[in-house]
Amino acid sequence: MTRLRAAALAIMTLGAVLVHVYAAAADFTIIQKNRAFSVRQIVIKVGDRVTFVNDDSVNHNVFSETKGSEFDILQRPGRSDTVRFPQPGTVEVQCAIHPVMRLVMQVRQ
Ligand SMILES: [Cu+2]
Repeated sequence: MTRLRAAALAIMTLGAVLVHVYAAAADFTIIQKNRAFSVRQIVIKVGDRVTFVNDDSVNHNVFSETKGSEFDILQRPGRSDTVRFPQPGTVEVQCAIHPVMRLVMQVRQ
């Protein structure tokens, strides 16, 4: 293998690695504390993982009735649960125990 070919191969390999890194799903953490979500809005991409953490001293719940992104999880203090979002759109997340707790998620393609 010539030196030039080896260099080209190394660059192509690096490019493939970078594409893989950029395409990989991201992780987000949303904390429930003082009866509120740590963010009220968030923008993520399809396939990203969002971990909901109950860092409060009371029970919480996270649920979504948005079609295709439904979930309903009771969270005792200290519990964390990860949800993946498989399709684009607006997902409204609430706590059934504390209806004032609301979060709007924009899931982009
Ligand atoms: Cu709650």
